[in-house]
Formats: sequence, structure tokens, C-alpha cells
Amino acid sequence: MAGLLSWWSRVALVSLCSSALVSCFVAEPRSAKPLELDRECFPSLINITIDELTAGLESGKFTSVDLVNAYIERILEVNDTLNVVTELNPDALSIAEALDEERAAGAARGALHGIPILIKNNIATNDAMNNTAGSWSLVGSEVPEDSTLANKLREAGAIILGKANLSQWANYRSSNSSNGWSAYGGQVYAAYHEDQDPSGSSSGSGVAASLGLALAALGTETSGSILSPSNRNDVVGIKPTVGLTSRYLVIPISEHQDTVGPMARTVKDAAYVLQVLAGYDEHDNYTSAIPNDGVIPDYVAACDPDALNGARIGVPTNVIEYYTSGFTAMMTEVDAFYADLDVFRDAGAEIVLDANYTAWDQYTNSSNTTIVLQADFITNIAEYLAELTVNPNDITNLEELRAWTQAEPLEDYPDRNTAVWDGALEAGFGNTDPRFWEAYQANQFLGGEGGVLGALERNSLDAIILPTSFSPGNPAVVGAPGINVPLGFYPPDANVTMNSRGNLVATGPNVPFGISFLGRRFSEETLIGLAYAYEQLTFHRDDVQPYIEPTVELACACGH
Ligand SMILES: *[C@@H]1O[C@H](CO)[C@@H](O)[C@H](O)[C@H]1NC(C)=O
Ligand SMILES: *[C@@H]1O[C@H](CO)[C@@H](O)[C@H](O)[C@H]1NC(C)=O
Ligand SMILES: *[C@@H]1O[C@H](CO)[C@@H](O)[C@H](O)[C@H]1NC(C)=O
Ligand SMILES: *[C@@H]1O[C@H](CO)[C@@H](O)[C@H](O)[C@H]1NC(C)=O
Ligand SMILES: *[C@@H]1O[C@H](CO)[C@@H](O)[C@H](O)[C@H]1NC(C)=O
Ligand SMILES: *[C@@H]1O[C@H](CO)[C@@H](O)[C@H](O)[C@H]1NC(C)=O
Ligand SMILES: *[C@@H]1O[C@H](CO)[C@@H](O)[C@H](O)[C@H]1NC(C)=O
Ligand SMILES: *[C@@H]1O[C@H](CO)[C@@H](O)[C@H](O)[C@H]1NC(C)=O
Ligand SMILES: *[C@@H]1O[C@H](CO)[C@@H](O)[C@H](O)[C@H]1NC(C)=O
Ligand SMILES: CC(=O)N[C@H]1CO[C@H](CO)[C@@H](O)[C@@H]1O
Repeated sequence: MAGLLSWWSRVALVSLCSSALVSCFVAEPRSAKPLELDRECFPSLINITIDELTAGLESGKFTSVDLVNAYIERILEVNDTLNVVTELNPDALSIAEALDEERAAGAARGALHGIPILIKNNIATNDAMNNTAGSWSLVGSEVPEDSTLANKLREAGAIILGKANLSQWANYRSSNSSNGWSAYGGQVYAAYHEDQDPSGSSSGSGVAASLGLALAALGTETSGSILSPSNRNDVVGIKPTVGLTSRYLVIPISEHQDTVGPMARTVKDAAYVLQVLAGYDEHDNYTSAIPNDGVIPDYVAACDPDALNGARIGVPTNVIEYYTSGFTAMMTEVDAFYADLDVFRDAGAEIVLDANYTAWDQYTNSSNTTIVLQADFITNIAEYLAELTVNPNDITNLEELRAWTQAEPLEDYPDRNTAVWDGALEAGFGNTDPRFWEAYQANQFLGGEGGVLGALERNSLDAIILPTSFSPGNPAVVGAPGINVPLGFYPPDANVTMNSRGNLVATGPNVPFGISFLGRRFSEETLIGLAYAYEQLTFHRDDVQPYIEPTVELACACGH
């Protein structure tokens, strides 16, 4: 770990701990409100919610400075083992101080005021932190301003605590790397089994949200990169519709599929964060597709415990059959999924079985999904590089990036190859080429009428549900949203399966998995309601505990 940073935060924490434990870190109340929560027991940071943190901040039980210090200590406690956070924001404490003063002056900005959040290391900030997608090629690069989403977080009063490690280039480089590995950040591990595959590519974001290394984290998804790590890290992840959240100054794969969303421990907390992220941005014209004149629904109010009552929810049986016929490895997840259908029915929902994706076979055979990403990446990575104000290695396009990466020993080539880029360069065209548009149109059918959108329409459904291990790919090609909610975990006698590189435990005892709620484009309000109601009835996140947990807590936590 970075020696200077860890020394600095330890000194800060020691000085805070000298105040009396009984009243948390602060001796005096910071707000005019009475300390009515004083005798209540605060949950651990691994379980705490935004509402609880805000109550504690408002009542003066602790400050945002206390929170930043506690979270940094927690990050450093587990980072050597799990390698979750690439770098801490050296300005986090001074930002927290300023936000504490604003709150004390009665000027709290909203639900995220003073709440620490980590962001994936492909979302740029115009501050001391690097934005690298995990590649040494971009260390020291600078952007003209904050990404729109980093700016929105700051405006809402959130504290950007640091950058979460990720699968390098959001898993768009190599065919034989591992989830959660980046040259710049090392290998992320998940917390539910030793050497657990964290999934990806928002790997560090998933582990951080699960262990309470921040209240929540931002991830990005092109095809599965929020839903899949949420699946394996026992957290809620919202993959928004492409166009709901700006991608300006986010290192891209594909303008047609990339999206940025929250990963948190509860649906409501993810909804709070999405509320701040969503909205029109003149720098990303996909956001002009937001319906209702760009007015964003109240996602927090959508958290209705009765939302399942009267809902029609479909199960694409043929998708599940595709992944399980002849294989037994995934049956634990499928059995848990089918067992919970009664939770939906008991809550008043109608389950429509066989809401099949009619072009599924064609979809699974199609190379059009690959072509779209290849062409988009060629175009979009060059666009991102052109936006840099400092470009330390003068890399301007994919060809140069590949040459640099193959020549740089830190990038671990050829042991981690560049096969994905090789394929794109071999195809050799960007996203204004007619061959791109042909492939793109094919995708609109494969994920549309022949896929998830068609299944929703034909069966008049509010949502489709699937085990998350099978859910992300088809909605990805049409930019449709999804939410992962924890569903269960592998039992103690489960066999260990390894990832394809053979260095990480993919499934095995105690490894979590989730259920996905999929819907029409811009149907987040509906999906949040359904996911929240299911979560309130099941609380499956609590069924499984990590094998490794940070121990630093706010002093007013239970038992402290
Ligand atoms: C986390 O651990 C990795 C690997 O040991 C290290 O490179 C990185 O600097 C650490 N991050 C922090 C914030 O200490
Ligand atoms: C950004 O990267 C440079 C080069 O490795 C490093 O000196 C600097 O500390 C990094 N910034 C942070 C905030 O870690
Ligand atoms: C909006 O997107 C289209 C399609 O990529 C692009 O051609 C156009 O230049 C964009 N407009 C702006 C203002 O960015
Ligand atoms: C849906 O798929 C399942 C599994 O492949 C199949 O048994 C069923 O007949 C299909 N139903 C419809 C309506 O297509
Ligand atoms: C998909 O590929 C499989 C195996 O190559 C083949 O048997 C099947 O007919 C193909 N399906 C379609 C719809 O092209
Ligand atoms: C890709 O889309 C084109 C155009 O619709 C179609 O002709 C072709 O069969 C598709 N390729 C695959 C492999 O699905
Ligand atoms: C990854 O693939 C490259 C060839 O593309 C090969 O040289 C390398 O040995 C492979 N690494 C592993 C761990 O299999
Ligand atoms: C583990 O694998 C063995 C051998 O393949 C199999 O017989 C056994 O049923 C598996 N156990 C579980 C719990 O799936
Ligand atoms: C977090 O909550 C779960 C479920 O209630 C509980 O089992 C666990 O002990 C809690 N963790 C801590 C550190 O309090
Ligand atoms: C920025 C940083 O500290 N990067 C380090 C991340 O971890 C790997 C190894 O796990 C180191 O090689 C990097 O220097």
C-alpha cells in the first residue's frame, strides 16, 4: 500500500479516536437537532444505509470527516489481501471538512451530502487521481474537466473517496486475462471465498460495496460489467438504460452499449445514487433519448414494498435451458431461482413461464454482437484519447495502444494477450462503416423483437427475471436496463470451479449469486419498485457472510 497515504490516514484516525467513545467521534452536536438517536445502536459500516448515515450526520453522532477516516482505514485493512482500491483521493478529508461545515450551517445539499463513494477507475476526475482503466499507458494523463458523473456526485455533496480497481480496459483487451486484473491495479479478489473471482469488470466496485469500504460505488457496464460483479459480491447493482447516465469522460468500449450505474448493498441506496447520476448531458447526446422531456422519476419513492402486487413477471425458460442442459454446475443458482418464484406469487405477482426469447439460438450464434463492440471501440477509444489535455505516451488510436501495451513489460504481455484488440484491428473498421450498421441492425432484432424486449411486449410484462449468471448479454445489445438483487449462495459442500485462466475460484462454497430484473428502455422506476419489494421480502444478502471483513467502525456502532 502507498506508504504516505496510509501514514496520513492513521494519524488522522488516532486523533479522532481520542474523543469519548460513548458519543461517537464528536464531543458536541453539529446540528440544532436534539441527539435523539444517542442511545440507539448504529449498524456496522458493512450493513449501514444512507438513511442511517444521514441520521447520524444530522444528529451530530459523527461527521463526514469521521466517515472518511473510518472508510480509509477499512480499505487499508483489507487492501493487501483483496486489492480493491487503486488509489485514494488525497483531497477526501478536506472535502469532508467543507461538507461538514455546510451541514453545520444548515445547508445540506441532499441525500448524498457527506457520503463517501468510490468510483471505478475508468471514470475521470480532474483532480489528483489518475484515470487509467487499469493501464499504465494512461497513468499521468489529464482530462479537461471532471466527467459529468463525477461532477454530479460532487454537486450532490458526495465525497469521491478513491478509485476502485477493475478488469483492465473494462475487460476489453485480452482473451486469457482474469476478472478484476489490471496492470496498474493488480488482481482484485472477492471476499466470500479465498482467491475468489470477483467477476467484472466493475470488480473493485462490487467488493467495496459489499464490504462497506464506502457507502456505494460506481461501476460501468457494456455487457455484464455491473450485473455480474454484483452477482458474485452479494450486492445490488443497477445497470441503467444506455443514455440515462452520461458517459462524458468515461473511458469507453462502446457508445451503443456503455452505461454507468450504482452498486450498493440495498436497492434503496442504489436508487439514491442513481437519482443523482441520471439526466441529460449536452456532452453525451444519448442522454437526449431520456423520455418525459428529460424529467427523471423519483427512484427513491419507487421503493414500494407492495410493488409486486399485480405485477406480471416473465421467465424466459429457453434461456435457462440453454445454460443448464447437459451442465449441472449452475443448478444451485437455478434451483434457488425457481424456489423463489413463490415469493413473487405470494406477493401478488403473476409469473409467466416460457416468456422465451424467440431468436435465442440465432443470438447465441451471432457474431454481430462482437462486430458492434469492435467497431465502436476503434472509434470511441480514439475519441477519448483525443479529449485528453495531457496524453503522456501520445497514444491516439487502438493500433498505437496495442503496440505500446505489447512493448511495456508492466502490461504482462504476452501472458495476458491482446486478442480482443487483435480481432478489432483485423476487422479494421469503426462505427461509421456500413458493416457496423448492418451488425447494429441485426442486434436490434436479436435483443429486441427476438430477445428481451420482444418477450416483454408479447407477454405484456412489467419485467423479466433470470438468474444473473444468465441475464446481461441480451439486454446489453439493445441498451436495456437491469438490476441485480442477492438471491443465494453456494452451500458448504459445493465443488470448486476455477476461472478459465485457472487462478481464481469462480464458484464454490459460500460464493453468492443473484437474480436480475430486466425491463424496457428507461423502465428503471418500475424495475426499482419490483426489486425493492423482492428484497424486502427476502433479504438474501444477509444469508451469507464474507470470510474476510474490515473491523474499523464508527465508535457508535453496535458493540463499540
Ligand atoms: C491496494 O493494494 C495494492 C496492491 O498491494 C496497492 O498497489 C495499492 O496502492 C493499494 N491501494 C491503497 C489505496 O492502498
Ligand atoms: C497518479 O499516478 C502517479 C504516477 O504513478 C502517482 O505518482 C500519483 O501518486 C498517482 N495519484 C494518486 C492520487 O495516487
Ligand atoms: C450525436 O451522436 C451522433 C451519432 O453518434 C453523432 O453523429 C453526432 O455528432 C452527435 N452529436 C453531438 C452534438 O455530439
Ligand atoms: C419456451 O422454452 C422452453 C424451453 O426451451 C420450451 O420447453 C417451451 O416450449 C417454450 N415455450 C414457448 C411458448 O415457446
Ligand atoms: C447455431 O449453431 C449451432 C451449432 O453450430 C447449430 O446447430 C444451429 O443450427 C445454429 N442455429 C442457428 C439458428 O443458426
Ligand atoms: C449478422 O447480421 C446480418 C444482417 O442482418 C445477417 O445477415 C447475418 O447473418 C448476421 N450474422 C450472424 C453471424 O448472425
Ligand atoms: C495467453 O495467450 C497467449 C497467446 O495469445 C499466450 O502466449 C500466453 O501463454 C497465454 N497465457 C496463458 C496464461 O495461457
Ligand atoms: C461434486 O463433483 C462430484 C464429481 O463430479 C459429483 O459427484 C458431486 O455430486 C458434486 N457435488 C456437488 C455438491 O455438486
Ligand atoms: C450485518 O448484518 C448481518 C445480517 O443481519 C449480520 O449477520 C452481520 O453480523 C452484520 N455484520 C456486522 C459486522 O454487524
Ligand atoms: C497505483 C498502484 O499502486 N499500483 C500498484 C497496484 O498493484 C500492483 C500489484 O498488485 C502494483 O504493481 C502497482 O504498482
